[in-house]
Amino acid sequence: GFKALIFDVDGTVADTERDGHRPAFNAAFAEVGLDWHWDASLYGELLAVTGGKERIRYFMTRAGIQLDPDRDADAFVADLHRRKTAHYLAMLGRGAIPLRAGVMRLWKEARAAGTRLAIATTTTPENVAELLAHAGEPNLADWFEVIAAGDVVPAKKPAPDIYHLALEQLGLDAADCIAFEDSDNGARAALDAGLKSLVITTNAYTAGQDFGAAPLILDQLGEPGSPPKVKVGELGG
Ligand code: XBP
Ligand code: MG
Repeated sequence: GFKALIFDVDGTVADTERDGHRPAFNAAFAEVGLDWHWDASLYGELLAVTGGKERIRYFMTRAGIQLDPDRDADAFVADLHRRKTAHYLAMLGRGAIPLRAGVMRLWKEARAAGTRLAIATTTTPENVAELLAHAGEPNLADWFEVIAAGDVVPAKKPAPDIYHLALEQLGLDAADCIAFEDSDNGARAALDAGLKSLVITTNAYTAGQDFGAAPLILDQLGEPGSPPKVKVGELGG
């Protein structure tokens, strides 16, 4: 049997992007007096690049935005991103972002079965801790043996690095684990790390994506009485 389940966070564990990360970026832009605004549609395009700092840089390049030559671009982006993270953490602190259907149930079932739990995400570690702290279960973060997150690896998804790190910290082979993702970038990361047992749960931003050789594509994990829909047409691998 499988020894561990490894979860992506954004889009998979919770629907964090459209009404979480996106408004947090916009709040940070407004705070420093920038007239940038990422609407839901533009944000969908910017999701092509994972990682908040990387996404800001991608936007600046796309929009042809250049800083004054005397300004340090890294420091500018880091400051904006720190502010964005503060806004995002405040939203999580208000309990504004619930877990997706079936996620808590699956975690409880895994624990009861002695299956280990891990996280592999591009988001900032504090964001994961705060999401788990407000998911309605005391000490939920302790359920996860490994939380691999953010800048601890040089290359974010679709690079496989964060999955390699999670596997290394678990001390397990890819063949012993199941990965859970919501996006094409995440699927590529997992598959390139050898995680062939990969469950995709799509959301509004990712429903039309490709997911490569992902063997199972659902619209949600589901709860009793509301089973997931399997996208048979996209089943492959
Ligand atoms: C999620 C992301 C994250 C969040 C922002 O990708 O790309 O960057 O949008 O998080 P995945 P930070 O679900 O594939 O891991 O701003 O904290 O980087
Ligand atoms: Mg994701």
